[in-house]
Amino acid sequence: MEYDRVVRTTVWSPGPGCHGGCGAKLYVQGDRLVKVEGDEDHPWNQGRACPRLLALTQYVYHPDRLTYPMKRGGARGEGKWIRISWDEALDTIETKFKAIREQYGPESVIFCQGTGRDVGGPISFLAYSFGSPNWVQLGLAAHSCYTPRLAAMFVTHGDYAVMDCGQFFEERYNAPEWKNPECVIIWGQNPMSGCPDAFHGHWVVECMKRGSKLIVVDPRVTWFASRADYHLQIRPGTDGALALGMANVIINEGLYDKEFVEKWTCGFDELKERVKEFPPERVASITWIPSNLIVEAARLYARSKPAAVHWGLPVDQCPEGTHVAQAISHLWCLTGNLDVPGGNVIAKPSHGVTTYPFSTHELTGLYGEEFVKKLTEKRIGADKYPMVRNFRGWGHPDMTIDQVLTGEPYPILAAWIQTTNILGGQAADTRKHYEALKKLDFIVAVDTFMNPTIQALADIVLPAATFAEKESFRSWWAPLSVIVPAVKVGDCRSDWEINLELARRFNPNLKWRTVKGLIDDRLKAAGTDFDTLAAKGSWEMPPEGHASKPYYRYDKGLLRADGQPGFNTPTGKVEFASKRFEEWRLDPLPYYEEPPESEVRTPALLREFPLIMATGRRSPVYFHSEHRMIPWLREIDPFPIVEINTKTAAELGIEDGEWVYVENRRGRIKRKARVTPTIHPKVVMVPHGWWLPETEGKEPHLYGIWEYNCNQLIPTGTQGQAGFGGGAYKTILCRVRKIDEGTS
Ligand SMILES: Nc1nc2c(c(=O)[nH]1)N[C@H]1C(S)=C(S)[C@@H](COP(=O)(O)OP(=O)(O)OC[C@H]3O[C@@H](n4cnc5c(=O)[nH]c(N)nc54)[C@H](O)[C@@H]3O)O[C@H]1N2
Ligand SMILES: Nc1nc2c(c(=O)[nH]1)N[C@H]1C(S)=C(S)[C@@H](COP(=O)(O)OP(=O)(O)OC[C@H]3O[C@@H](n4cnc5c(=O)[nH]c(N)nc54)[C@H](O)[C@@H]3O)O[C@H]1N2
Ligand code: SF4
Ligand SMILES: [Mo]
Repeated sequence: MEYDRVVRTTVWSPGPGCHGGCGAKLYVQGDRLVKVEGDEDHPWNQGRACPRLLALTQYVYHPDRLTYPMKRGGARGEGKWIRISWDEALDTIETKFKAIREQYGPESVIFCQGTGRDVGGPISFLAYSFGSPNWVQLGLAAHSCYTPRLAAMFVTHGDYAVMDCGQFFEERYNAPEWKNPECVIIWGQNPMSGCPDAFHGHWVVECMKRGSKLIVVDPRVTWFASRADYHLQIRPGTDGALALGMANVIINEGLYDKEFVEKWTCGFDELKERVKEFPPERVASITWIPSNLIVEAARLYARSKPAAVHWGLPVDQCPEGTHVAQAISHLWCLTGNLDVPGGNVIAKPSHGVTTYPFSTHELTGLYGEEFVKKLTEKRIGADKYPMVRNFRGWGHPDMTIDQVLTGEPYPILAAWIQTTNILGGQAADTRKHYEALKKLDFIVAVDTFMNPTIQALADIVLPAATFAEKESFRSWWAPLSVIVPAVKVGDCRSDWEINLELARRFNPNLKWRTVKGLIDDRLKAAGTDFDTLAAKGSWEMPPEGHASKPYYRYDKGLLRADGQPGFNTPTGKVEFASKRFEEWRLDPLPYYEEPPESEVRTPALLREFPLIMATGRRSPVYFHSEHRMIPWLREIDPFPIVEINTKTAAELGIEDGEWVYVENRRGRIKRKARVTPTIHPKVVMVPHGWWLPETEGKEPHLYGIWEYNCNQLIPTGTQGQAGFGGGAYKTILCRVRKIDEGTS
């Protein structure tokens, strides 16, 4: 392969579509990207690359990529698009948004994003510069991705914590400070296919090579489950009961870390009382896991020093997901595995850099007190859910779509959609979102590709640059990194470029003029700048002694604003009974709630729909609804499938490879049966995000979403008392049947 130069950069969506963090080498010849490799000098991936990164050239130069701004040329959904200039696009958006702001107030425009990518900074920046508090992951029912886990850790020990695989050290597994976890629980995550939350499966494999024992909590036999000491094949949605059952064993058998609990925690007695409701036998009947396995797994975890838990999305998607996450986080606190080598290590933004001013202090400085008040008063859901008011700054997704429909308490007139395919996979109850959003006066989408959401709804679409084409930066969690452009494609612009330009039109007082200037300004906190980091190969680890470098920071006074030892909680201790939850009128202790449809809650429904539909297990070659048009990737995973157990399929007369209906009261979709012993007989697994970019995009077909998108079968409005957590993406009942008329 011939090339002129190699650009070393940090990967973050778009391209592979990712939560990001790998180091990559981009090989460029002339002005063209010709090859991509993982960067062997980067501690995050040490040269490894996922299939989506390896297919980057097919993504960047795909003929379907959006490469210039367009406006709608016919009715919405008619599929007619007219090329326009950036000036016309931005002028139109400015005029329309300002007119709405003038007449109804800035809160009448909602700013919608998808999963956490490089967009968090640019989109909140744009929304706040415009003056709207309604920044929302629209369609993500009950906001059940990541936020419940973040909230649980915030209330329990004040900071985010993650399984320690040496990721905060340049030398990784050779770092002298690091220890290999003796036991790892992989709880409802499959880091082998997706690097979820920027956590990589190969990190766990490295620990396994060094002797870590494995407990896997998953209704499917995953790669990790097949190599685990204990595979707890759980009934979807019952993880809260399992965590409380394990805490019961750990407390009653005296396996907790008495010294840590005594010195650094409070609320132990209340927790001890609560777990009495969850003896192993009861937990076994709730979760389908034999009680001896629950007891043995709890013992293995608690007796291993150190031990770590790594968890995933299904935790958030349990009913009352925030309290389920709380129960699981209590396990690493009970066993003293918090911020110790090889335990669950506290992760802070690298070098203390945040990509955008989120703190009240900074926001007040930028936009004034009035605006900050509006953030909590006008944000959709803030009046109902104290957590929406007090945690993380997001509007409530389920309440937002209801408000689009009702116009109460104030009307929503326009939407800015950036990095999300709402109808293609993010939204539960696809039809409801489709019908509600159709009512809006004006919709802008910013994306790399055309998709069903844009085709059905957008009035203007702006072409976004991939990570290979842009300047950006990242501090989530370490190292501190910059994204260095290697090539240019068409008239594409980065999310930061687009949003900074518009933000300046909405708020002329902003001090930043260029993206580079903004990045350099944020990087000042770390005493560096874009060019310095780019010259170093794009990253730098936090320095020794910094609060973003492990371990034992609670003992060193590095976690609290007042510099005292302890945790960043109201009491300064790990709180098993949370003061913050109490303040927010929530149960201070973890608890378990049955899924909205289940053998216990709705036995009559179960007779009609006897299978649990768990959706959304990640495919290694797709990111949600993305990449179906990339030849190298589609070839590996060509069809929308449903995984069904061999015995269950035989009972239904279904053969491997046959097209079937998956259906419930809400509708039905078509899937190709993958008959496999690796899924629990009473569960089917339906991968999400399916549309067929090679088929008709116009209404009513919309690339086949009404035939294949499983989210039509999933309701909205299932959020728990916290408001966050409980999207029923993994717990809804369904049945599978043969397609009588026969299809190809
Ligand atoms: N049934 C079911 N549904 C689910 C889930 C499930 O488990 N089951 N999971 C849910 C979860 S956890 C999440 S987070 C959501 C995710 O939902 P989304 O984030 O909406 O998913 P994507 O398909 O990745 O959509 C992203 C869109 O943005 C574009 N894009 C990607 N990166 C960028 C970028 O950096 N800039 C711009 N401008 N555009 C970009 C892509 O081309 C794509 O069209 O889906 C949810 N949907
Ligand atoms: N390749 C790729 N990577 C991705 C994504 C992608 O779309 N593609 N999406 C990204 C996003 S936004 C997210 S949130 C993460 C999500 O990634 P993960 O957190 O890994 O979540 P899932 O893949 O939905 O499910 C993980 C495992 O949980 C099991 N499971 C299903 N239901 C339950 C349950 O009720 N309890 C338990 N204990 N286990 C259950 C599934 O069988 C699966 O093996 O991945 C991110 N990374
Ligand atoms: S492994 Fe994950 S972070 Fe790395 S390039 Fe692939 S998707 Fe991005
Ligand atoms: Mo997610």
